[in-house]
Amino acid sequence: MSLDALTDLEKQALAELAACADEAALRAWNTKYFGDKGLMKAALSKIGTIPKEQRAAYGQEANRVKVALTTASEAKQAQVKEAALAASLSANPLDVTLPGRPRPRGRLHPATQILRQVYAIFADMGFQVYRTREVETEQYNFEYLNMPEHHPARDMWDTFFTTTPGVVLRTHTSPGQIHVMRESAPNPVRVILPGMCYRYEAITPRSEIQFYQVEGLAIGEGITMADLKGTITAFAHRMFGPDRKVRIRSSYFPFTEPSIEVDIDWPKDDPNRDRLTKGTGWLEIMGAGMVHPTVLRHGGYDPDQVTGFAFGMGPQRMLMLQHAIDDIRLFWQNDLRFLRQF
Ligand code: FA5
Repeated sequence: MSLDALTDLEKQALAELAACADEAALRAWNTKYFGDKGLMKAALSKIGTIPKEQRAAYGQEANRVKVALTTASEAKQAQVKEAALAASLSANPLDVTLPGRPRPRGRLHPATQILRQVYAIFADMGFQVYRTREVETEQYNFEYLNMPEHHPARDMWDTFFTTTPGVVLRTHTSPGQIHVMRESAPNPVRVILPGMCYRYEAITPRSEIQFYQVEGLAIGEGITMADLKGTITAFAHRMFGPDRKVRIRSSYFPFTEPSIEVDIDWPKDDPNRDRLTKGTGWLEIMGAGMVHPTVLRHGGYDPDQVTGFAFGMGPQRMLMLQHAIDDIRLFWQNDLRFLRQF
């Protein structure tokens, strides 16, 4: 075989390749040139029979032709495939047999879910939702709530101070009481005030530095401690079921008199019960009491005319009690394995 024969072989193969219209034709072309008995293979296997002085030139040319044909056939293959796909798409634009593409669905954060449960229960009892600010003055966060400067009770609510003197991130939703009273006095009030609170304190499985509270406030003529206890008990039974135990203890807050705290019993069969409840079996969910006369006065009411009750509850602790969640830090960690369970 001569160099000319190689050039002819290349020309012929390229012309035939160009004429291939589909994959079957391409396969036949491949067999003809690169199959076991293919023409290109035969040309390559002849290298050994070429006279020595022409062998190098022949070998080089044979390899060049081989590479050229391989490259051309790959390009043609891609082109044919694309044409076949385009033809099938235009003939059959919708493939109903393809499985659908699932869209990841979002959901409400568990903290939002529990807040909505709280709203629904209090809405049934005639409480309106009222929103107040997260950044407060010391006056609202402490003073109007009967905690003047240097009052030792301020230690219970250590907080984050902003760079503006006297402006703090609120430590509880109770300053909202003053805002509502000042807007509503002398009319009766029945509201809940949900929102984020901040405290500079040690983070533990039960306490975060950022957490939700829901404040409650009812003011009117003749409201008594019995109304407070009835409201809280009705709420707890709706939230946790009628069989769950509610414990009311006496306590102290400067802005209520008398003051109480409310505990719910931790699920009995949960192995973490002792750890979460410090061995008592109870977890505190709220502080409450009868609004202190001084606070009523700061709100614009006459304590000789009206009385009122107030409470401040921790909705995240309630979700913990519902599902025996053993660490409040899970709420803000954004671990999908936790969030997806709600
Ligand atoms: C108060 O904050 C009072 N303002 C409650 C109150 C309102 C009393 C109206 C009387 C009248 P206390 O610090 O105990 O009280 O918090 C109330 C509830 O908020 C707690 O029972 C708990 O459920 C929740 N809570 C308090 N601190 C944290 C914290 N660091 N992390 C998560 N939840 C908390």
